Amino acid sequence: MFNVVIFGAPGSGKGTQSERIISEYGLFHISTGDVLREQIAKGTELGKIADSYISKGQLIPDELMIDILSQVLDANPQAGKGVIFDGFPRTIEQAKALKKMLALREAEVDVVVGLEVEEEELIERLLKRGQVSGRSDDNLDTIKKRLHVYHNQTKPLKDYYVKEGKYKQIKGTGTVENIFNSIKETISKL
Ligand code: B4P
Repeated sequence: MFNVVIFGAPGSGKGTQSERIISEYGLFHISTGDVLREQIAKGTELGKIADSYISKGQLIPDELMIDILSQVLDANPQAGKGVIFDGFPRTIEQAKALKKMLALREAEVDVVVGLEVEEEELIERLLKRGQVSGRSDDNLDTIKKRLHVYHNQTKPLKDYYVKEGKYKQIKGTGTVENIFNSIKETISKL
């Protein structure tokens, strides 16, 4: 089981690069953002709860998010070959839970691909996406809140994975192709 965590601020290209990584390495894709948006679109109870956090730029509470992730892993046996975790973990608590879930499968996070992009560009990308995405969180006010949450709750995870020797920094600006080539080069050296 080869497991990749793709890590970065909102708009850093996690979803975009995940698509390339999946087609290259045949990993199973788990995007927690996509899972939550699917529930919102279906109008489920979980979707209603998720929407109340996402539209404010806040994170879904750890306990709920960890439970959802664990259910997705259990429901998809094909994840046993390896997963790209896109948008999870976003807190130290989630990272610890992921470690336990993978240990039960005699596996671990093999690499954390950290996409690094300057704040100005992140805002520009998300505002551009907001013109077509219809997402309740792609507006300037909420984008600023999401970046604040990222700095306070998610960025500390970088140090957590640096200490574990798993964090690989990737320059997240330039063409999608060039960024993907840097990721491939990093993975090939593991
Ligand atoms: P996500 O869906 O993960 O949203 P995101 O951070 O905006 O990343 P995304 O993958 O969509 O965007 P990308 O950078 O690829 O999460 C949404 C919300 O769900 C969170 O705010 C939170 O509320 C909740 N949530 C999700 N997971 C959670 C968790 N684990 N715990 C708690 N809450 C959770 O792309 C952005 C844009 O940049 C795109 O338009 C793309 O085309 C463009 N782009 C990408 N690469 C580019 C490049 N090289 N050059 C120019 N533009 C580029």
